Amino acid sequence: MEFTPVDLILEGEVREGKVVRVRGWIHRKRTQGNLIFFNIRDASGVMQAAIKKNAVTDKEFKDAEKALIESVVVVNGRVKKDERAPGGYELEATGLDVMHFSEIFPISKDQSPEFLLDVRHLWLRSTHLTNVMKARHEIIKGLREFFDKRGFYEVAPPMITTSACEGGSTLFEFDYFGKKAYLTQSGQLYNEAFITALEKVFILAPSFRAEKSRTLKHLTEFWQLEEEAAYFDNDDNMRLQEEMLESACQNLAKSEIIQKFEGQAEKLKHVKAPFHRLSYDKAVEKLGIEWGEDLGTEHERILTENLKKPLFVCDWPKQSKPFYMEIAEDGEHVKNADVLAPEGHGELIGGSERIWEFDKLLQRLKEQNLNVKDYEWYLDLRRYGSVPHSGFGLGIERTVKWMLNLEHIRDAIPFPRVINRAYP
Ligand code: NSS
Repeated sequence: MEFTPVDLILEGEVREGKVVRVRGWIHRKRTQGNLIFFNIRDASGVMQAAIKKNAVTDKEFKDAEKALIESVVVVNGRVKKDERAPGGYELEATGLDVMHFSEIFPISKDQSPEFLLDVRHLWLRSTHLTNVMKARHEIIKGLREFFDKRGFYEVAPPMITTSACEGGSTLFEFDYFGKKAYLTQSGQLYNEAFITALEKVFILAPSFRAEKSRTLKHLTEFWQLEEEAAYFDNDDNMRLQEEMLESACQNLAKSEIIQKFEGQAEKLKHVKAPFHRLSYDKAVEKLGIEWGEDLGTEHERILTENLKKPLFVCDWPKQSKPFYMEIAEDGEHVKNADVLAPEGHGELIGGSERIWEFDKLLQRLKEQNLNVKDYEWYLDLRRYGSVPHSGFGLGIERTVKWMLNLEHIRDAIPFPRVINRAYP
């Protein structure tokens, strides 16, 4: 007999009385004399199975008594509607096989967040993290489809590099056979090479930053979706970003999994282009901070606390941004925009038009005291067939945190890496 996924039964797709075979982990267990209840969890959901002593063999009943939670069981049984069962259906067991007897599961109720991070490999199967992983899958699927429909190619950059993209302070350096190398901070510089062959590209890959502070929104290893397009200016770039986020939000709002995150489907429906726009200069005025200063968490919160959709903060001072951003006509600002999520979830996207002329780029590298030799290959892109172009990078975990309204970024990724943790 084939195995029936739990959700098919809970959705009423299997007629009552039918004998089916279900397999999964014992999520919860309760014993009432000659009756044992398992809540069985498979990837699709959780349902109750009732094992009556006289409906199974003695050995099967003994095994059921012995099996601790997280044991793996195969249960044959009759599907029965039952209001009292979670999900409204129960499986009346006619046979049972314990595939694996679990040892005592170390996670019980009310454990500290630190302990749960120590046993993250086991905590992944919690209802909350399972739902987050499913939603993350849905979000990424939506983003990939968006770019695919618009004719973008997904490309593969290296993770081992020798040139910094986002400044030296957050580089993870290591010994590469006697030479210095880094874990990539961003695939952007490679994206700029890819566009000379493919024009419109995107990358979905890990980025690494040696972030030395503990915050609710920084990881040392995170995933970034990075787009780059030939002939796009900063306005085209911003339009693409808002259309992408609108599409991802509307897609998630329609999904089944979003129902597990209370109130989020309604919120996501508000996320439609065009987004709010505010110049950096106006933001500084509003916040009463000094021109040139970066925006801190608190500033981002003030700017976005009452918003229902994201905010572009555009046209930053050139000294506060990396070497590759195109300089505006006034010589003081760059042609860029950061996207801030509503309700203080912080910066989701950094993007800009790129400097595409050789001399200008060389000058900016020197102004920022970067070693020109490390960027020779990147400068080549301005020697041989250079075109105006723009691109951006979206932080996947920041996006997941915002779309699901998670408190901490660490729950947006299965195995979070932060300053004090690279285990398990
Ligand atoms: O540093 S960024 O603002 N921009 C770049 O890396 C560009 N080179 C991207 C590009 O144009 N191709 O990072 C982009 C986004 C940022 O807005 C965040 O959402 C996310 O990447 N990000 C992070 N997420 C989690 N943890 C950390 N430490 C982090 N740093 C950036």
